[in-house]
Amino acid sequence: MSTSPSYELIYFNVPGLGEASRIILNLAGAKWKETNPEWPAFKPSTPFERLPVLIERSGGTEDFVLSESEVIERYLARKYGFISSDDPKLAAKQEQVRAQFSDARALATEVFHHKNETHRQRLEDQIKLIVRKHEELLEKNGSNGHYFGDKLTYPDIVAYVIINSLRIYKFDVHVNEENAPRLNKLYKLVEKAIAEVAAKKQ
Ligand SMILES: N[C@@H](CCC(=O)N[C@@H](CS)C(=O)NCC(=O)O)C(=O)O
Repeated sequence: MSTSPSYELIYFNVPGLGEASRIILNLAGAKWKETNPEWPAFKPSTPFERLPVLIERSGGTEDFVLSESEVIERYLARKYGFISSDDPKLAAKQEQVRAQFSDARALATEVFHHKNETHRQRLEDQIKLIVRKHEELLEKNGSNGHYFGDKLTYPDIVAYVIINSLRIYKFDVHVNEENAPRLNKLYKLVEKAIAEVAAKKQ
């Protein structure tokens, strides 16, 4: 008899590279817990000496252990229907939109985490480009607050996470209601979905 798996997400107590996976697990109603380990003491226990790490336990003898935040996200997103499982072309398009955020995140880490000001202009340019292109994509999909169809998918979740980070860093001037109305609509829909799941849990 197969039982539904349980997950452990091991990460630091910050949104960072774990946030999209947390949201996917919550929206999916998966059984999961988070562990914030002592660091660097825990470092050698991870596959590549970095976090996040996902552990899936399905009742078998061996746990499934996965590293690399975007791989973890994709694994969970595919498993729980936030990436198309029956249309490889649609899945690729969904992953393409998500991948757009990776460069911006890397630059934001340099500017805000490593205090490397030389990347600030590139980050700003990257954000402006994403906002321009993604507003177009969202408009093409009917300005309904989703990138694909009429439901929440993987890139919606990551867009929400990225906008949140920009707000935390007070770098969201190019993603406000006025210059990014459709991204803001998307943000509110993801926020609402997260709140609904949280309310049900209580
Ligand atoms: N490409 C990796 C990067 C992982 C990474 O840089 N993790 C950082 C935290 S955000 C980390 O483990 N830092 C602690 C260390 O390197 O000792 C991923 O996306 O998972």
